[in-house]
Amino acid sequence: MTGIVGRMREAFRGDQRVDADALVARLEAVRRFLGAVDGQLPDTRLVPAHTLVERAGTRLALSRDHTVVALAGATGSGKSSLFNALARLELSPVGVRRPTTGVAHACVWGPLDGANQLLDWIGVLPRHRFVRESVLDGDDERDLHGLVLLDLPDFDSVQWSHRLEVDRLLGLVDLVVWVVDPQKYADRVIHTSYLREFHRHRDVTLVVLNQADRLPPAELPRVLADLRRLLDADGLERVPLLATAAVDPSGIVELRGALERTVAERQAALRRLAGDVDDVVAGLDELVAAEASAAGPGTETVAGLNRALAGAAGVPAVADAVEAAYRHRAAGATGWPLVRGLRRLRPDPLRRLHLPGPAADAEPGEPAESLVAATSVPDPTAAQRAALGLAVRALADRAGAGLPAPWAGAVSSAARSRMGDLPDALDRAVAGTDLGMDRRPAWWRVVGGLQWLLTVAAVAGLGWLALGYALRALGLPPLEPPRVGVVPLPTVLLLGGLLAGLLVATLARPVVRWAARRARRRAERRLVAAVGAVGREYVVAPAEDVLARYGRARQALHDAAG
Ligand SMILES: Nc1nc2c(ncn2[C@@H]2O[C@H](COP(=O)(O)OP(=O)(O)OP(=O)(O)O)[C@@H](O)[C@H]2O)c(=O)[nH]1
Ligand SMILES: [Mg+2]
Repeated sequence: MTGIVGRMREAFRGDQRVDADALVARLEAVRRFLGAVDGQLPDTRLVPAHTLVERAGTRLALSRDHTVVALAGATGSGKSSLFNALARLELSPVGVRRPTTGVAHACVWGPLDGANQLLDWIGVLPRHRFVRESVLDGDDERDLHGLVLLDLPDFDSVQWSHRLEVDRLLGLVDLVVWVVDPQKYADRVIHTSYLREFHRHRDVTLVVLNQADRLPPAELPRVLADLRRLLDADGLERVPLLATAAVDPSGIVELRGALERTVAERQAALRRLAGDVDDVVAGLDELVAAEASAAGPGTETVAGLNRALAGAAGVPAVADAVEAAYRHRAAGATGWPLVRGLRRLRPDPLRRLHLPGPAADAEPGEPAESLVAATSVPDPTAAQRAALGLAVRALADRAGAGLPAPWAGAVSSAARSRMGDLPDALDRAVAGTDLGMDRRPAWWRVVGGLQWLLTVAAVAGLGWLALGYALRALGLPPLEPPRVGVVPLPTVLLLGGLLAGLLVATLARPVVRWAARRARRRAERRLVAAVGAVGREYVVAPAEDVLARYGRARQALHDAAG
């Protein structure tokens, strides 16, 4: 057997005492389990655990000095007769008309304080409560002090209300004495519907074969052995099996002794609850059977998701625009000044996407969500949307793989829960990413300055030459400009300025292209990181949250198993 139950100490505690603190810790673990799985698992699966937590809390708060024992069995088995015989009073009517007992009767040994609250909770009407405390008894009944004995209706009743009442009461009492008789001890109902169901409560279970006086003495051992065999098959090995005869005071001595021991031990309530915890843990075991570490989104699916997110967010388009904008702006800053103006007439590729980088008034570190998304990044194509859907689904399926079905489903729906918010979140993330395009590199200014210098030189040379021609045209004495070698300086300035300007522009071009590619890669890195963060927040984190809950639930159930 795998899972927690497989490792769980089997329920039979025998004479072992149940420590109240340990029991409370186990119940606390069940409560933690319920907290961890809240909203993740179908409520119907959790009903027993909720019931247990509530019932156990109440039972432990009520009298621990009392032990509530129920006599349960088929109609006519002699429950009321045993009840009366133990009480030595005719408290619960015994009849020939079946069924006789319709509602539970209670008899309390010792003072009623505490027992009354217990009986209020159990739901025994005050008029069906009796007290076995009589001065006439002297100390005869002292050994049973603390016993609250219940005579239940028949569980195989033709009256449906009886069955409901029995089922309700069986969930509340501390110990059950199953009363069977020689005719019906092998009936299927008692074994399949009741005894077998109680196998985790075998240390708070007693079986009596009543009406033993009706069997020929030689038959009794055979019937008892047969019943023992059936009980073993029900998983009730080692459960005490006694023969009783309600009609004969000596026929209940053994049962009385067993009850006296139970009352003295004051363990039945704790053992019953411990059995309940075992039951609940066993019922939930399959819900936390797998190792939590076996599941998780996995790096590959996360990478796939990031690729799809980048596609849907238009990262390639923005990266293209960054590269083009870098070239555009660099050419504007470093190009030949005389044609720079023309360039400025062309729109900036980044501004065309309404992507100036982070808003000027955004504080550094302020979350991207605070920015109003207003980009004109092209909407994802149908193919990109489909790819994103597939990637999210792949991650959703992968993250919960190997977990028990309800958890796999919970992980998967958590991963997909915010899919509708993704487009806006991606847009905001792209809009909020610093694309690294705000600062003008220093080298642009150096080259730009040089270009201006060369242009000024060329213009000065041109002016100088023009002045020379003008003077000559007016017949005034010509200027005698200095010469560089044989070439006059104004000519050197003009031509040199023009040629050097062109040369600088030509040399700058490959550098600009290289730097533009670098700017693109940087922007791409930042965008991918921003988009990845969206994926983490909107897809991976919700799935991991459920996985963490699974881990907590698993640990809690493990602790509850004791
Ligand atoms: N001989 C003999 N008769 C018994 C014994 N116990 C009960 N009876 C008789 O069996 C019949 C049914 O007994 P009850 O005590 O009313 O049985 P019950 O289990 O309370 O039945 P319901 O209340 O209908 O569920 C009565 O006639 C009893 O006198 C017994 O130990 N020996
Ligand atoms: Mg009865």
